[in-house]
This record gives sequence, C-alpha cells and structure tokens, in this order.
Amino acid sequence: MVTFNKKKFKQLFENKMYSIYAQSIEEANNEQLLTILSSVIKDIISKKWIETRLSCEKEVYYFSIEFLMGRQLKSNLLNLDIQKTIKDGLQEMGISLDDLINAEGDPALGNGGLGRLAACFLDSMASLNISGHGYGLRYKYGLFEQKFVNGYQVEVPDNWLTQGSYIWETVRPNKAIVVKFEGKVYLVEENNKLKAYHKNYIPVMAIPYDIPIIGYQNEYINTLRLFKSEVINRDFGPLTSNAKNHFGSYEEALKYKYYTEEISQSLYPNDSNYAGKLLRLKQEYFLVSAGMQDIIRKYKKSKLNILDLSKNIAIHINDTHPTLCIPELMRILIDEEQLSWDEAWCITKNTISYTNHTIMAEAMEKWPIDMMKKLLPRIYMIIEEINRRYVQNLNNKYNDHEKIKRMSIINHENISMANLCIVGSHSVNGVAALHTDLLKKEVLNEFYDDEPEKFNNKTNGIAHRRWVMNCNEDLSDLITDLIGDKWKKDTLQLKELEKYKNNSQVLSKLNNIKYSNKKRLADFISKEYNIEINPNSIYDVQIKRLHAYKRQLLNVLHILHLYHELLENPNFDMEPRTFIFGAKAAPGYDLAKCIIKFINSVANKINNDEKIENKIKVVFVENYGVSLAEIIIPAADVSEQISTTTKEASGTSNMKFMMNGAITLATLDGANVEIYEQVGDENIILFGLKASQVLNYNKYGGYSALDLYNSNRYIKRVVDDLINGFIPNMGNEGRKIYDSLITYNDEYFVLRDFENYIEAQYKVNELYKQKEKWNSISLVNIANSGMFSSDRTISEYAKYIWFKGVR
Ligand code: B1H
Repeated sequence: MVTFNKKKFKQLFENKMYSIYAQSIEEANNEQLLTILSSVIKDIISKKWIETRLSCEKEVYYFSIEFLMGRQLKSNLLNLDIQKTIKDGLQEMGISLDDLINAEGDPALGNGGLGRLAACFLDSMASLNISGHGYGLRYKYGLFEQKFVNGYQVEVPDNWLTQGSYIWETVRPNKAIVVKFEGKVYLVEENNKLKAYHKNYIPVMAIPYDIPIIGYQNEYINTLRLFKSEVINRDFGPLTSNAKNHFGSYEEALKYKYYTEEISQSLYPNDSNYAGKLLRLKQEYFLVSAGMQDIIRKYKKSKLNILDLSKNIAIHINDTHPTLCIPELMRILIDEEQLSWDEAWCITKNTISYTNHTIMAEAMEKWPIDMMKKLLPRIYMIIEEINRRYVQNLNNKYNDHEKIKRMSIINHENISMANLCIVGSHSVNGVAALHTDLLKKEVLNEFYDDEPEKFNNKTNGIAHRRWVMNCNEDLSDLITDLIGDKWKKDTLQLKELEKYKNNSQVLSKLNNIKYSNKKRLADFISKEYNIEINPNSIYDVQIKRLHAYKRQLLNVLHILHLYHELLENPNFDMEPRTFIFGAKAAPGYDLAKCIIKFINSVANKINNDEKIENKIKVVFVENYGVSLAEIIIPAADVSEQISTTTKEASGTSNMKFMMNGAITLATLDGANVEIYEQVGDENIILFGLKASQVLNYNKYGGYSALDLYNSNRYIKRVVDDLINGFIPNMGNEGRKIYDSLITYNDEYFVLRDFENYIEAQYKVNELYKQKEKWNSISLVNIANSGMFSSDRTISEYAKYIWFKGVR
C-alpha cells in the first residue's frame, strides 16, 4: 500500500531511535524497539488516517464500555501488507520481528465475548470501508491478571500502562470535553420555552486517546477513541494555593482529584452480570456524554443541518451500558441546540440502535431513581419525560395496568435500561437466531408485539484475519494453496474447500498443520506450567469466562467419570485426551471460584496418578485472554460449547474453533444452532436439552436433581466426589458445588444433561479413532465457517440498520 521499502524503513527506524531515545539500536531493549516500530508505523499511516477522518460519508459510532483488542502489531502489519518489508528490515538490523510481536502487551479492556465482539467489529468496519469508529474508556487497569495459588484464583491488578502510555495511542488534549455530574438544574421560562440551567455541577475532563484501526489492505483507517477522566484543568494541581482558594481546602481539592480520576480507573470485572454500583453509572455517563458531545461538536463543524443528524450519523450502543446516549442526545438537542422535544425525539430515535447480548435476569441493568437523580439531575428529568410520554402512549393502546407497569421505563424505584433502549432506538437486535427468537417470544415479547418492526437478528461473527490468518498461518496458507486468496476478503469462498473432503492428500496436510499447532501448544504448556501433554492426544478445549450457565462443571464431572472408568477397568478403551480449560471468575462470584478450585484439584490428582498411564491430562491455563486464545484455538480438536440451552446468547469462541477446524461438541444453544445448520448432523456432535424443554422446566417445574442422583450410579459417583475426600485439598468448595446441584436443584441442568453428555463424549472418542474421517469433518467445518466472519455480520448491520435507505 504505502510507497515504502526496506531501505526507507531502516532509515526511518534509525532516525526515530535517535530522536526518541538518543541511543543506538544495539543499546535498545525490546520494549524500546517496539515503541520505535509502532511510532514508525503511525508515521506511515498518519496521512491516510487523517483522510479517513475527513471523509464525508455517513458515519457510524459504536459505543461500548469494553473493547478487548488484544495485541495489534501483527494485525497492523498484515492489514498494511508490510510484514515482509518490516521483518527483513528488522532482521538486517539484528532484530527479530517475532520477539517484538511477543513483547507487545495485551490490553484487557474487556471481560469476554461482548468486548471482543466490539474489537472484531472495528476490524470489519475498517476492512469494509465503513467510516465506523469506537468510543470507549481508557481504563488504567484492565481485567485483573489471574494467578492460581494452591488451586485458588487470586486477582492481581492489570497494570498495563507500565510505561505511562500505550504504543498505539495518540493523546489529543486539544479535543478534551467537559462532562458534568451532580449539581442542581433550574428550569426557567424564557420566550415561552422552558430553559434548563445546570448549576454547581462537578466538572470532569474527558481526554481522548486515539488508536488507529487499520482496514485490511484497503488504505482505510478508522479510530477507536478512548476517554481518560481527569481534573478539569491540568495546571490546577490540587496542592497549589490556586486550588486551595477554589476548593476551600487542600482536602477538598484532593477529593475532587480522586472523584475525577476514579472514573476511568478500572474495568468492572463482571461478565453477564451487573454490579449496580454508583461508580459504574458514573463510568457509563462519562463515556456517553464525552462521546456524544464529541460527535455533535464535529458534526456542527461540518456545517450540516442538525435536523439531518440521523441521515449522516448512526450511533450504536453495545448492550445497555451506553443507554444514556439516548437522554444525553436529547439533552444536547433540546438544551444546547434549542430544538423542540418532538424534533429531538425523532432525531434521537432515528439515530440510535441497540444490541441486546443476554437474557439473563441478573445482567439486566436497573438503576435506582435516587442514584440517577442525584448524579445526573438533568438526565433524570429527561428520562422521566420520555417515560411519561411513553406510558401515556401505552395507556392509549392497552387497557392493562400490569402490562404497562412491566413495559414502563421507570418502575419500582428503578430505571430499566433495556426498556429505555427499546423505546429510544429504531432497531433492537439479538446476537444469534435463537437468542433473537427468545427475545421476541419470551423476554421482550410485549415490546415485540408493540413494535415488531424494530426487532431483528444479527448473528455474531469473528475477525477471520486475526482468528485464522494471523494465529494459524499454516492453515491460512493451505487454504490459499487450495482455493486461491479470495476468501480473505470474502469468507463465503471457503465453501470451495468442501471439494477436498475426500482427498487424502489434502486431509493429511490438514492433519499435519493441526499436529504442529498442537506441538506448539504442548511446548508452551511444558514451559509455562511444567505439565507434559501428548500432541497425539485429543485436545478437548473449553475457554471462556467461568459461569455456572457455561457449565465447566459438566465438563469436569465427565473427566471424573472417565477417571473412575479407567481406575475400575484398566482395559477401558479410550483415546488419550488432554482437557484444556481457561477461565476467569468474577472476583465476587463465589460458586465460580469454587469450580476453579475444584477443576485445579481434579487436575492435580489425575495428572499425578500413574495408574492411568497418561490417558488423561487436565490443564487449566492461568490468566486466559486474547493472546492465549491465539495459541490454543488453532491447536484444538474439540470445541466445548456446552452451555445450558437458552442461556448463551451467541458465543463467539465456537466460531473461532470451527474456522480453525475443531469439531464442535455442543448443546443447541446460541450460535451453535447456526453452526449446526451450516455443517449438518454428520459434522457436529450435539447433546442436551432442547430450548423448549428448558423453557418448560423453568415454567412448570418437574425436574428433580435429587431423584436423578439417587437413581443413576454414574451421577452419584461423580457428585459424591465433591464431598467424600476423593479429591484431596478441597476445602468446603466441594460442599458448595454439591449444594448448588442437590440442595438447590441444579439450576443449570448439569445432572439432567450428564448422561447425554457422556454419550456425546463417547462419540468423540470413537470418531477420533477414524482419523481420516475426523480430518474430513474438520475440513467441512472450515469450509462452512464463512458466514461467521464479522465481515458478514457488519455488512448486515450496515445494510439493515445503519445505512438503511442510504447505501
Ligand atoms: C455477553 C454480557 C455482559 N452478554 C454485562 N452479556 C456485563 C453483560 O459488565 N457487565 O455488566 C458484561 C458483559 N456479555 C456475551 O456477549 C454473551 O454472553 C455471549 O453469548 C455473546 O457471544 C457475547 C457477544 O454478543
């Protein structure tokens, strides 16, 4: 893309080294080399970056409280198509590109699927020439680093900004924005209109830090803008007499400093759950207000008419965390742009769209009225008015008081963010077909009946460039050798691979690639955890957040089952298996932490039992995150997608595994349903309750875990292991898990699905014995994974939500 060659690169690199560090290349360490390299790359792209920012197409702004970006160097080099030049240039200077790639930190500004999805979407928007930008928070501390101490999870702060700054960011203090909290709002009548004056508020400065998002070989560069919170005036240090005069005392000045800086201090470590804390509400409004003011400021500079906002701008909110975009846009349009309520409401609704990511009740954000009123007095007034008008409208349509109560935005002392999102946007989408169906038929049914045209599905996707081309280069090359490289821009082309499903030569190549990825992972695990695993064993992988509904417990109970079988019958026929787990538990989630301790204890017992002759190994990798996923996924044989049906909205690791040729072992939940539809019965292994059965149990009862436990000796055997001392070093964690299953009747149907899961796992075992058949299924999976590229997902968002009637 760029007119740029090795010689020029070396020159730029050397000059940068002198100007930034005033030292020779030989003296620099990897961190410094990496800083220089990123700086050279930023120079190369700067012109294109500015051009993209000045484009006059309709723009999309994607608001998300999380962006789980992962390392950027390799992906940036690939997208700019300069890997070879840089690699060779560095080599001539005695520097290894791979070392620098591995020296890059992995920013963990997200919890899991939701944050990673936002990152994949940025990649796809840039690659599809969509002017689409992210707004998020520049947390000083990302998701905690996980350590295991005696099998227990211990959380260590993720101090990712050790250098004070991030190599890919550019800070723009000249574009700072003031966000106002607390204070009092006065409504004054002026020229027959009520005007709002916000007094005595606490001002917080939002400083933008921009990260370039480079499209795939298309010279298109978007921006991820992350805000850091600071005191209003950087020169106004809290210990100056200036500050003392202003605040009355040093203590008050320090309090203010703490108030502001705390906001972007750390990411809340919850996944599919919400904490309900005041600080979180502050974070949400800080993100929303800074982003929204930024958008309107830029829009006004462009001299476009504010009444045409929705024609020129689309704003998307990733789950309910940025819901306040709705009242904030209303506030700006009414209080600052002097529009009428009706004009403002029409613009707001037409501009904003919303994605729902979960139906789990505990993840539904509800903010206490008092909290909102005090923290955001003007925003609360606007929400109240939105609600008043909405309820009036419902009253005109329905004569059902209870229904109206359920649908209103404000009820029982709380503000329901999902309800506000639905009412204040023009599109509501779920993230997989089943999930959207459940939204329509169950969770949001009354809203769906009221405004069916708003609801739609956008099945999630993954950035295939990161998740295949970058992390599995050999597979990527094999695919290109077989079908050419059109699939890199259009993944539906992968379908062409299917013609090789009976070609032994191709299948053997595929097998060799998998083997070398497995070997790479075995070496890594040996080095990091001192556990030797066998690359010829089946790599059976479950990597995702730890949550009862994701059922890591089902997985480990099956492992125990196999272990008992091996102990009782030395001739028990099973292919050697390596079970790999990676999972963080939210620090306050007790049961999840008990399950981690349990898996680690089981691993410890089994890995050290010589009687079973290494037939089973269990590895729980510490501190699972994006970079680890990039080594594990290409090496996986089996993809464990075993959530309680109806609970996993989509899942996205299921798609990454599939694209890397793993075979899915799954319940018909989330996007597993669509994976099944793509590959058919023969190429996936399914088990477990169907959605309708789970819904029936939930509605009508009829399931007794205790009865099952008493009547099934296999179930009893593994459940008893939780409390009978068979697994050493367990405290009362085993008892707590036992209680969740037996005393509290197994909310997630672990025991109900157990037998069926064992049968499914047996099928895995039998299939793996027919290696060529296995490889053929693996190939068919890759061939049919095309629809799971986030390029497909983003094209659908663009066509049906953001640019409807525009493009
Ligand atoms: C998903 C969340 C989530 N759904 C609340 N909901 C959070 C909710 O900090 N919080 O308060 C954080 C995260 N995350 C996940 O989204 C779903 O569970 C997955 O099934 C889905 O694939 C992913 C992306 O759509």
